[in-house]
Amino acid sequence: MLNNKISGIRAMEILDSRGNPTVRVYVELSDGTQAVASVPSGASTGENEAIELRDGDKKRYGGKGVLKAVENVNKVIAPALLGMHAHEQSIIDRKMIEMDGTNNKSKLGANAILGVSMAVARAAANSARLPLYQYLGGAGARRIPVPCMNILNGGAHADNSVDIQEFMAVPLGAPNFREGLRYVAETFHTLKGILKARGLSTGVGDEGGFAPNLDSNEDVIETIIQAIEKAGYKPGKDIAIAIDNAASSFCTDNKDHYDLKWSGAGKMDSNGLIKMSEEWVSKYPIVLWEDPLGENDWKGFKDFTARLGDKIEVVGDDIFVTNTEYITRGIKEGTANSALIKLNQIGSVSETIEAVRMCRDAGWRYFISHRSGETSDAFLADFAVAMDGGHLKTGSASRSERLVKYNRLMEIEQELGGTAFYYWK
Ligand code: 2PG
Ligand code: MG
Repeated sequence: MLNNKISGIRAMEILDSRGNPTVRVYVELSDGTQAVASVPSGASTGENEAIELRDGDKKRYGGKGVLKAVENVNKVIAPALLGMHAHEQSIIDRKMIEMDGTNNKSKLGANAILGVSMAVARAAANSARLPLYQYLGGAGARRIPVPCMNILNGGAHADNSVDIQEFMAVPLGAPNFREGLRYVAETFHTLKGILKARGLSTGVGDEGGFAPNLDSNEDVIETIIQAIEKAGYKPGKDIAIAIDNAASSFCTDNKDHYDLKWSGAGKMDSNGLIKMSEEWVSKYPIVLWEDPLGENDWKGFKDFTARLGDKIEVVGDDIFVTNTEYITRGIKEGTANSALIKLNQIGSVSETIEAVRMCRDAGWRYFISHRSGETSDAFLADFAVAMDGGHLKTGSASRSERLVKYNRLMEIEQELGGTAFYYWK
């Protein structure tokens, strides 16, 4: 038996990339191995996400402190897991889920549980002297994901006039990850020059993309296409476009009515929004559309997928929240053809792996994702390679909490030498 029993777990409160408290967990094993992991945090969160436990004490960080979650790790979870083998990931995760006892991890906190779950995985990998991607993904984990780089931010991630949350550049024509990253980083820098020349702001949003006040959402896409061309690439061939509407944030009735007020398109129902999307897909090189409709608009989502699902990847984020219960419904009803995968939406490593497996079994794609509030932890990069995730999103070519993931992916690609591979689809 491996000498990797858990001998210590402790947590502390740290700050994320928005300056809000989050949980960091340290795990120690009987062979002396140590590991640490930090939990990310979203802004445009789905209603059914696992609960991030916050203190609610207005005197500290406006109520956003996580001292209760930290205490739950130190006083409740740690004593229960001591002596367990770190490689028993799913047993450890299940134990924490049972101890919590709720269906949304609201008692111990998804931030407490996920922090332990990630740190345990990393400790087990360290103890086995394997890189995390290989420990979680095995010897076959060699595919480096296409980096969907969020170069222009709007919606809940920026204070500008763009109501769509994310516009991503997708280097699908690159020969490898390193080159793909260069394609989109150069496009990002070129975009900066174009915005500057137009007298627009080059300040960045939460995920490091620019956040200018552009005239319309179409103006955004056309400006990005201009940047791709000016950087020397062919739109659609070298670099395509992906969009995350995060449509719940401009849904007016929490069902099927929308208002794209800032960018001039105005009020519309699901059908109007789908029509607009169809026009864009026929005009622009869009390959992926995430949360095109709101999280309660299952019918709109289904119509969108029926009309566009054979042309593009339709990703459900807020509607599925990385939860196999909702993904099951989505598969049954043809709601989408892909799910966004976020560790902290469901709250443990093994449940996230389960969600990925479910997508694969259904012939769906899956899109591995960071959160808008991140830390310097690069867990996500290894996780994406381990899950054979063909593409991921982890922000722009600015802000170190984003770059740390991209840099780790370059490191993995280099480590794998000629055996790494990279392709879209
Ligand atoms: C999203 C995410 C990540 P947040 O909507 O996909 O980009 O944002 O973490 O704010 O939910
Ligand atoms: Mg999203």
